[in-house]
Amino acid sequence: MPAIAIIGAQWGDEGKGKATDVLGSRVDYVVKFNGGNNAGHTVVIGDQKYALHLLPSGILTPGVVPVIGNGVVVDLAVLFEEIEGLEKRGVDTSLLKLSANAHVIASYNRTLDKVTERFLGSRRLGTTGRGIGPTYADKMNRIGIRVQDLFDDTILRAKVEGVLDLKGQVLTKIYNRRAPGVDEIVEELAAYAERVAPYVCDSGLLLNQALDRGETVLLEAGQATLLDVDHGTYPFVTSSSATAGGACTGSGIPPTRLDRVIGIVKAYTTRVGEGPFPTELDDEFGEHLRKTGQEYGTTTGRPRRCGWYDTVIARYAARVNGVTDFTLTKLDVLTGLEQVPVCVAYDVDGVRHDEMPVNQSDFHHAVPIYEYLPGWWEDISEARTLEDLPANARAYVTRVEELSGARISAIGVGPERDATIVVH
Ligand code: 2SA
Ligand code: GDP
Ligand code: MG
Repeated sequence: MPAIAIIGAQWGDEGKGKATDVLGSRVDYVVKFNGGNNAGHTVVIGDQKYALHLLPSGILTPGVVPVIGNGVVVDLAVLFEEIEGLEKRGVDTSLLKLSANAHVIASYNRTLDKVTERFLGSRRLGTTGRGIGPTYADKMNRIGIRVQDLFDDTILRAKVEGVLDLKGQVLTKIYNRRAPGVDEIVEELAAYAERVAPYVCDSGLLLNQALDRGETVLLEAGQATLLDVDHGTYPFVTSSSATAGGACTGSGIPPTRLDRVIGIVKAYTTRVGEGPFPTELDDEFGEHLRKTGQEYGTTTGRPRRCGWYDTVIARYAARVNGVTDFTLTKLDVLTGLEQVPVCVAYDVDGVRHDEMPVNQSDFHHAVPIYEYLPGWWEDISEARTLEDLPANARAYVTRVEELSGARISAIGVGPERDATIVVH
């Protein structure tokens, strides 16, 4: 399987980091193709826990080439902090490659992200405050600064002048903030040129040549389908393409070379930040899922909103991404419930919706229609085959698979690398 995409099928934090790491030993390249240090992917190896933000999770597998693709927005300070942090823990980061076309996050965009959220007040999106949205806005507005610009002083200065002409005014006149000077920003960015140079490459060329040689490339999404700027619950989304299409545009690998799309779904649902969430629980069950599943933001530490599994969302994600296989994660977290509700459709003003409603406002007040499946009490964290699971847990997996639009080929029963049931 030469090119495989791993995508989040809900609102993120489904366990993409672990899934990427598990496949790591069988692939040659792991590519991050969207987002930036808003992402938080957790990988547990033995007694070591790693929280990765900007670096692809494949960096933890010796010999794998980690690639930051053109679709990523890069905070250079965070990049080097992360590299240094991993090196200190004995992880070799020397194989890292960074696309010359990736955009960089400058300090004025971090400021703008935070002040915009404050300005929006109750209409805020609940961003991570890392400057992600404003940096993608610059990219689309064609005033962004790319990694390759760091190596040409004249171009860098001209671009910084251009962007500050506009953003300086926004900062001072709209937000009443100090606008940074051109020299200050040029210095801030150029300071990284020498350090970043050894990593910079044409990542599209690199990856296509690897595929030509028959090597395997794994594309690891940040965020998820319902946070995708086109297919998510807009405007409560991130600003990048987190779906399988984004894996192509964000890496330079054409759609015809993508062989497999693995959708990661959690056995329940979580969301961080604002926005609609039909199966959200504001009761003791929500609290139970948060506590048992340790549902707190990997990047910001924010408590995640929790709710039951939603098959309308899973079917939508299967369709949007062309999911070939699902990995169902955190099944162990559902242990100990009398009944496990699964959302099969929505009721919107008395009308049943089996698919995502066309209008966002319908989705905002969609009432889940549940099917109630019997729970189980046995500890399943040591299960390694389907047969090791209690009958009710197996029945839960079977029913979820029937309703989700693609086969379930792996099941997570714990955070550790080996706590996985491989079905296919
Ligand atoms: P942004 O900062 O512009 O991307 O925020 C826009 C929305 O996207 C959501 N978002 C996320 N949702 C889940 N997980 C994310 N990564 C971290 C994690 C989040 C954290 O792994 O836990 O630590 O808080 C992530 N990144 C962005 C965000 O909540 C907004 O709703
Ligand atoms: P990502 O953003 O999709 O990579 O997910 P996060 O790392 O933000 O959140 C997933 C969390 O669940 C992490 O703390 C993982 O270590 C943990 N995790 C992943 N798979 C499983 C699983 O099957 N069971 C349990 N209990 N935890 C898991
Ligand atoms: Mg995460």
